[in-house]
Amino acid sequence: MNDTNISLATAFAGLELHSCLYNASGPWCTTREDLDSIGKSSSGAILTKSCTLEERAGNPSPRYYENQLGSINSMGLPNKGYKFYGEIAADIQSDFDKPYLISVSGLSLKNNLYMLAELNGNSNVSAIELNLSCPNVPGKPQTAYDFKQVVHVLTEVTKVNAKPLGIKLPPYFDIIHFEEMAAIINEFEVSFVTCVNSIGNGLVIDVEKEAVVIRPKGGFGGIGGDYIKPTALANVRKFRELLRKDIAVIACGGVKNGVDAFEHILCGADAVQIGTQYHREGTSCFSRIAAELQDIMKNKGYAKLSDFKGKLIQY
Ligand code: IRO
Repeated sequence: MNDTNISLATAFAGLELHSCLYNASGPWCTTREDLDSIGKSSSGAILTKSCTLEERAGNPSPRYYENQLGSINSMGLPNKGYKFYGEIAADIQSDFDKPYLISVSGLSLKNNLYMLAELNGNSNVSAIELNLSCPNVPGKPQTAYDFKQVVHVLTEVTKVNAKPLGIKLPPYFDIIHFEEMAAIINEFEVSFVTCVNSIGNGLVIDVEKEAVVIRPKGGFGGIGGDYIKPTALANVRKFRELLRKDIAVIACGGVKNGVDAFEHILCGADAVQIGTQYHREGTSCFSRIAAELQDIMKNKGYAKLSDFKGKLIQY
């Protein structure tokens, strides 16, 4: 049960969340019904599926698969188009007392600039998470692995954007890459980063069938779930260490219970998104994981996140 003496409240990018746990952009956040369900749940915020200029059907199915260890997806950005997510913002804000964030993932910089300019005129959009790390659109590289391009994108984006802006990053695997990326982000008006998107272009195999498990791109897709937790924790930890203190770090990757959320916060996360487990379990994951996290905090004598946030001990 929820323990009201133990607060999971957090704040970042000028937004106040009653709970630090909310949905990752991806699973069950595409339609109005999906977003209403998140609104009615214990989720601390409502985040949309990454959107494009026009509505997209995405890649051919099967395009999502999961086993006990995690998920592989090659959805290919199915979404209802940015206009839809802007148009429902006023209703979402009046129905639910929590921030409404739109994830934007244009197929070109020009498209991103156009969508950002439009969404900036909408006072009911609380913040924007700019996705620079989608691994699944055939022929489109993951922008955030091209540092020169990131500088160009952030230079142009921050000219048109005045809203709280976050960037969804892919996982990095080399210390020099953490340092280079953090140094770039530190130069711009960025309010938060989300670490991490799925590990791009993994491969899961069905041994019985001797076949891949998803159709697009020869079976290659983004990996989520337990498989990626150590990588996600490392990215949260390293970016927290390297980024300006006013830039929040939002964790995403391998969170299926209270322990996982606790670990991310210990690494310095200001909030924690849930992707693969939300896909499996639906919106009940937000209250279940909140109760588990509060239990851990109670046992350790912590009353609020700042009692342990970022306080990971190293030897
Ligand atoms: O295939 C997708 O839609 C997708 C996206 I935009 C992303 O950012 N990450 C992911 O794993 N899948």
